[in-house]
Amino acid sequence: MCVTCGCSDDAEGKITNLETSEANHHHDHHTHTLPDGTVFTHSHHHDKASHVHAKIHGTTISLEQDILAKNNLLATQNRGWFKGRNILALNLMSSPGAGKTTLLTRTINELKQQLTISVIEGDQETTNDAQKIKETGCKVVQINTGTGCHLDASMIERGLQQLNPPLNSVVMIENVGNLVCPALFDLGEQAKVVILSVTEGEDKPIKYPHIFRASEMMILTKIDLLPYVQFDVERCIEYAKQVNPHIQIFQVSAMTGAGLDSWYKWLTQKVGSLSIPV
Ligand SMILES: Nc1nc2c(ncn2[C@@H]2O[C@H](COP(=O)(O)OP(=O)(O)OP(=O)(O)O)[C@@H](O)[C@H]2O)c(=O)[nH]1
Ligand SMILES: [Mg+2]
Repeated sequence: MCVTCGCSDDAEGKITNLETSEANHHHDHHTHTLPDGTVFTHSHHHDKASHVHAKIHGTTISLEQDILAKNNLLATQNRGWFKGRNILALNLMSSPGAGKTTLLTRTINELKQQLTISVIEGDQETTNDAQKIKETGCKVVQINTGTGCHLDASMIERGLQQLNPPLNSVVMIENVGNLVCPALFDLGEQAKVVILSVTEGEDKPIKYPHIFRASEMMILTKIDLLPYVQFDVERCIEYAKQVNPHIQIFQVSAMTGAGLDSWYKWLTQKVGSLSIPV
């Protein structure tokens, strides 16, 4: 849990619009005086402020609930925002380096004649991933979370103002690489998709069950590497179904293109179910 690991004490988020290259910081400077007289000033969201106050006053658990409740409220607003514009929003989550950006760039390039896709990129630092997405020609905004290990609904709300995605389109949100905290934060997306690569070990679904339980789909990627790694695909699928019997599973390689047709079909069907013109 983020409140326990304290990852987002100062995660106010920096948003960079790749069209204008303008960076927007969201600061809320704030001073604390601790019981021993120590004074410190820092900046963060109000919900994150609750988080620090919680630690100071030893009431972490109840305030953790407050943080998630506030996030859920903003996520509901985002969901309405997407619905009003007939936008399909997906939240792509995985551990660092599993292959989210590679899958996204290939998907955009191969579906750009059929679908209008824009992207919100989440990383602690750099605009590297947003630059890669920009090369595909689609709209992209980078959110840097600093010490934060996940995106939250408030960051998405501000990111969407910058991104300004068109009506009847798809917004792909690439979350910060992390198999733990992103599972807790509803962003207002229509579905969460977890990406697992075959270099990570087949036991990840049972070791990190929350993210697999929260996801509608698991994309098992880098299957081109199966000849070189010890990875039991059947067992991995069994584990994923054990924590989430409804999870859909696709096996793909974003390198060779193997299996991507099933993912594209799923995506276009989702888009069709919203009556977004294809
Ligand atoms: N062999 C192989 N390599 C892949 C595949 N997909 C991605 N990679 C490689 O895996 C590495 C990480 O890929 P990224 O797409 O940057 O992963 P990511 O999940 O976006 O990483 P973060 O944003 O840092 O969390 C890169 O070196 C990619 O070339 C794949 O299907 N097969
Ligand atoms: Mg990436």
